[in-house]
Amino acid sequence: ARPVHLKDYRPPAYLIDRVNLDISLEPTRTRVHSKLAVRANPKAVGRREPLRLDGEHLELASIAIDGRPLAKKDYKLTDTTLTLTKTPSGPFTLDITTFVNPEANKALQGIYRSNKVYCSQCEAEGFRRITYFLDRPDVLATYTVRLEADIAAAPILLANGNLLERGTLPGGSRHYAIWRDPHPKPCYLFAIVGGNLAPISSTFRTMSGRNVDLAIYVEHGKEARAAWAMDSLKRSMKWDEERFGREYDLDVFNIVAVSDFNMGAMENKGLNIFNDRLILASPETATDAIFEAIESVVAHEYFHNWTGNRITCRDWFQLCLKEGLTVYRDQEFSADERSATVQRIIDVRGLKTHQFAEDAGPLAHPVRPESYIEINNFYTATVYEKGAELVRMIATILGRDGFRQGMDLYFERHDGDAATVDEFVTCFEDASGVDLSQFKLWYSQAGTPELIANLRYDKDKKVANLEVEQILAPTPGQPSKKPMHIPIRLGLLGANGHDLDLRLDGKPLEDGVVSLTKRKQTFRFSDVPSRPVPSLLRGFSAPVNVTLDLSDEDAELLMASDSDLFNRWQAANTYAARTLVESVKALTTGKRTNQGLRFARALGSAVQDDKLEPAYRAELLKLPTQSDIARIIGKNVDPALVHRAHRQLMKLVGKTLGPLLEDLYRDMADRGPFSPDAESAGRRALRNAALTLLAARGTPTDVARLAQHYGTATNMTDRAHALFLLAGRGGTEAKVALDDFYATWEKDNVVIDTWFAAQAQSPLAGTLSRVKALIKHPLFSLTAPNKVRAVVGTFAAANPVQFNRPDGAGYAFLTDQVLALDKINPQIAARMLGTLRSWRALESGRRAKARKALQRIARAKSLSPDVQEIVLRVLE
Ligand code: BAL
Ligand code: ZN
Repeated sequence: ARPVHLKDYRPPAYLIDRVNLDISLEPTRTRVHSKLAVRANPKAVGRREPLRLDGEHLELASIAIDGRPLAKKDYKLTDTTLTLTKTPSGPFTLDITTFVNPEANKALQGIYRSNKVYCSQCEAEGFRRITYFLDRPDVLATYTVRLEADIAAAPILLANGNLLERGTLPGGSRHYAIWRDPHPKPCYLFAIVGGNLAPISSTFRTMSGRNVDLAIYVEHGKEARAAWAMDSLKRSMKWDEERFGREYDLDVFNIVAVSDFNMGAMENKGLNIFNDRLILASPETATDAIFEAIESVVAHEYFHNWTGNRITCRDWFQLCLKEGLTVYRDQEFSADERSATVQRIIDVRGLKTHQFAEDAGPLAHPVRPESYIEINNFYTATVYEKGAELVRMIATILGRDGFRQGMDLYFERHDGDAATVDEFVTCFEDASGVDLSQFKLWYSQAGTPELIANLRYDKDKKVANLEVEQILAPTPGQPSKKPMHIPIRLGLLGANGHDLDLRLDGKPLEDGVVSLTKRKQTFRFSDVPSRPVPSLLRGFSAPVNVTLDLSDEDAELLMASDSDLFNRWQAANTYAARTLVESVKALTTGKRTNQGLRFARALGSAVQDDKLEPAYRAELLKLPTQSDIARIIGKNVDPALVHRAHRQLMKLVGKTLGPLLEDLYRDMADRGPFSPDAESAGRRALRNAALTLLAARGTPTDVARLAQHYGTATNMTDRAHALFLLAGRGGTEAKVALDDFYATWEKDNVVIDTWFAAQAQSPLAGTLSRVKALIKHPLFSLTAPNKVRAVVGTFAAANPVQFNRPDGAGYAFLTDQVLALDKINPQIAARMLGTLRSWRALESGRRAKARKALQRIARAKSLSPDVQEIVLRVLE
């Protein structure tokens, strides 16, 4: 496969205005008849090209132009294209009949069957597995879709848009439904579903007074578990009206939950298809984290209706235009529905763990990539999460009102367009008059900028000079970079921990935001009565790393009293990371350090403040992960030492704060019936964070408490939390809990993944053998992405110590799985392989073993483009 380059973009030579599809669903031989209204693209006049359609894994049965069948000599067929050598000069109708095999489709792109349900996944390039088409996002058409199937197998038939007609066919065993979507859309937003599913229904009255019928389709018997998703959907619809003035635009909105899905969910117009783990939830089956994820993903997919569907992307290089923006929107929604500070902490934690790690390794790429071999490999933390940060920075630079004006202009100017990132940014410039040309470098330059900050205080002049330098390290293909426009929200704390008034160059700095635009810049604050402690990057105003040499006392002041609660957490997190890095060094050199005790005491003071909400205090108690510490250390990492240092600090915090943690554990017990709301979830989170640290202390009472926590849990949040901790400890208590969990949930395809994951994540020495046994378990299947993610993904991405075994057996296991998966589902295979991206940062022994594993994959015959691209980039 050859790379595609952004610089080579050309408008399509042909357009397709209308699509009529007639799909007759059969398990192994589904017939797709497509009638396309085609014309030459006026924007590409003079380019007299043959019409070249994309198509893969299709059996072509017939083609006709304007009703006249084509002979073999009139077209050229390859594995991936159908080229029509002669087409009429004016508009014409193209009829194509193809056959596909849904049952055999394990790549889960195009039309496939999951648990006997026919469904489809077209983003990014799955439509070409349904019929021959111009499978690119800048070809927008209206769709009318007739679906036909056996009534018994598929009583429910759904497609995009509104239902026009349905009926039974002569003979009575088959039926049909006709759906029409009046909104022009690219084919990646096409979807169908056919199956025996049960709906839960509701309605939503839009701001202009239209009633929309809402339905969520799930497996029979699971209807009650879709109630939270429905509630989330209605809140999302309301929020988008209130916050962005966006109203829904069809008469129906359907969601379908399926078991086998490569992604979390998909925003097909009017017919969202979801991975069932992101729809189904009840207190007994889903953790608070899942309730939260359902709320945010339902919102995300719904918000795509405007940012993605009404305004789509010109080409796949613009993916962040819809994804970064829609993540930003769903994060803002969650912030409004829950605690904004806690939401920001969760989002930043995720950003650092996933995106900063990506940016620091061989898979680093710009938010708007410039080339790809397989676009599926670019649904990344960089495009999504860093993409969201860029939108947030625009909002920070322009302010809330300026940002809203820019968004309004974007919707007004580009509704119905396949747009670009440049056009998006131009809307903000035009609406505000602010020049964002330097800011746009964020879209093209990869890597996480490093800010080196230094504060000098002149007590005679009462001036504080904040010097900030931006370091932009090379990333693949980008050896040198231009300085970026980085918004830094900041405060200066006086000795009592209160904010000082900010006067920048003599003028009040109302919003507390300064713009770093040069490589090195000094910000001069006047009238500063005493040496201040800087609180930088409040609210995480830019996706950067900051190095600021703070004394322990200064870090403790920020942890105790920063008025910006995000930064109070950030100070605690940075202090913890610094302590852990020091402990790893101490373990390497054999020296002792007392830093841990000092950190634990400071943490205790911060957490003690019961004016802070429980969810926030829970975040304070969570230490940085082992992967975070490995990323910060950056080179010659020994994951076993990181694990040891981490365990020691957890234990020390558990011991030092024991009585406080015991009080929290007691006080935060659920008071009434389960509720998934943020406040109740926060109490459970704090109680479980206390339990975790007490379990790390590990006295017999602590272990008994943990086992009891599992045994007496009345909801999945507590039960799963205890299960992971017990599986991490091993012993009889772990076996009892795992056996009990299995016996309770073996018939539940979603919940049982927790049982798989808890074992795959255990840092105990026998885990790899256990994982090897798990992939032979009857409930495991390589064709089910959720199972692969629960076992292989958890082991490789969330178990640093056992995956990175010094003997390399973890890497060898992953290699075997990637090679086996590549024959089944290349997209998932490539994802799994991505877990090896940080191999160069390992110490030399493990590095050599990881290289060998990667080379074995690189040498394998007939790799998919997906895996080939990742292995080449990772090895480069
Ligand atoms: N568009 C793919 C799934 C999502 O980001 O919503
Ligand atoms: Zn999305």
